[in-house]
Amino acid sequence: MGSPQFLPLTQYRRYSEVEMTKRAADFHSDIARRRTIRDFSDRAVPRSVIEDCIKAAGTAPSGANMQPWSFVAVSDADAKRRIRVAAEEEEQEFYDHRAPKEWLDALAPLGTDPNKPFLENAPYLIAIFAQKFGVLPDGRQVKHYYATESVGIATGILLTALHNAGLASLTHTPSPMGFLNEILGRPGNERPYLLIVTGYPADDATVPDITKKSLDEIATFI
Ligand code: IYR
Repeated sequence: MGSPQFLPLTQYRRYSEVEMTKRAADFHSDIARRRTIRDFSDRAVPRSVIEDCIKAAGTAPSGANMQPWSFVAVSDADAKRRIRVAAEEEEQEFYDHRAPKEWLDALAPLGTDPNKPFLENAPYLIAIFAQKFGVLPDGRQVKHYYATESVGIATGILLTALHNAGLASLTHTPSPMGFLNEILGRPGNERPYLLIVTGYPADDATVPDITKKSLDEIATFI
């Protein structure tokens, strides 16, 4: 059992209220421009940009700082094709049989269907895995706390970092997505969490005509 070690907090920046107010408003208007897209260009993206965005995600807080995530950045054409084939097989089942009518009705405004060309066109797929437990070099298991919450936070930071870099993204959840372990060679303690598709939008990309809830609808101040 290690005793806690502390360092001075040197990186925190305190802003004046004027500056803070402007930064909060500016950040909101910038992140509000983010749209999930499904029409991607095949234009390449520098690997270093993806690396920095994943590094940003890796700064996320996590239960007992266990950092229970793995990110697999896929640009290899053959791996992307295999992911597309496996995902479309599951999606076909989902749209034809698995999804109840209520779910299909809820998806109707998004215009989604079983065809997922973006899984091959987009320059990068980032598969995110949540580690149910950690494995030490000697094979012993280490419990991970709040893994789902932790990976969700890291995923939010990743999406924000991609947007900040000028890349578009899609959160894709083929269901079930166990095939990602097989194709990407991930161990059994890792559960596929989300597949993020990222790159530039196609020139003719469109987005569904949907809106976000207002502050009053999502927040209460007491
Ligand atoms: N996984 C399917 C269906 C789907 C489900 C939800 I919830 C969405 O927000 C969007 C799609 C698909 O990707 O088409």
